[in-house]
Amino acid sequence: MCRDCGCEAANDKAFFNHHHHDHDHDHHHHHEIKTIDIEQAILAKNDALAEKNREYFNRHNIKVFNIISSPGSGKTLLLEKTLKHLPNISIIIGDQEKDFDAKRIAASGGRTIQLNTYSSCHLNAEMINKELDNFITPDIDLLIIENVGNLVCPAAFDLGEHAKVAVLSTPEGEEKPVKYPVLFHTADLIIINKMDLAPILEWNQDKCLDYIRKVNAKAQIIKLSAKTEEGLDSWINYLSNKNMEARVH
Ligand SMILES: Nc1nc2c(ncn2[C@@H]2O[C@H](COP(=O)(O)OP(=O)(O)O)[C@@H](O)[C@H]2O)c(=O)[nH]1
Ligand SMILES: [Mg+2]
Repeated sequence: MCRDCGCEAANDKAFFNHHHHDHDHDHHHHHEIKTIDIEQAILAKNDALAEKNREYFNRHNIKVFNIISSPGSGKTLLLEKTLKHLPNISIIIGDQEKDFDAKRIAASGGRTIQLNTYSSCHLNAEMINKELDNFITPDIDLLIIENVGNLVCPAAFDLGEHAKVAVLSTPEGEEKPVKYPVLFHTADLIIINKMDLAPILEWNQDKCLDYIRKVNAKAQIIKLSAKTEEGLDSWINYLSNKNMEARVH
């Protein structure tokens, strides 16, 4: 799956150098080079379309956030709660199949569409590009994309967003940022969700923050609970400030 979607080529080489050994067999070596060429071609095509998306977003003053996490970390609940404060945002939901999440967003009053990726494990720039002047119209100010739940592949595919938001929830443990470094390294904002469960899980905040800082020294970190809404105001402020920046430019 990952070979096909090109994730390896996009991943920051600094994190992966120690995994790439030179192979003794010539046959193996050629196979490796060919695979990497295909991966790079896929990503080059994606990057070109992502640039077109970004150009459209900037031309029409639309701020775009790409939310990436494991399945179940609380992305959709966070967006349902976000709608209470920012009812006019537009939301694209990515899932491999079905439309449970778009139905939840619509039931909360949000403007949304569901994109299904079927055989693929991430949204790509082409899927978003097809929505320009369709779901994504020039009049919208803020677009949030809930990517397919996956800590690896979505991080490699630029959609043209202005910021990548990684969500980590306390039941996932403290060490996921270093086990899945590419996403957490690339993220502009890291949300730690399900803070209400931290005491029950004996989740260690210092340990988790240390792991995050090992892979990302500068990302903003917001701790919250989408369920109790504690800390939600920081996230709403983050989105609102980004929105204001968009208007100034
Ligand atoms: N206790 C608790 N549960 C949460 C929180 N956020 C989400 N959940 C629950 O976690 C489950 C998965 O949430 P969902 O929004 O579907 O996650 P997604 O797959 O990332 O979109 C649901 O049962 C949510 O109600 C939170 O802050 N605290
Ligand atoms: Mg969801």
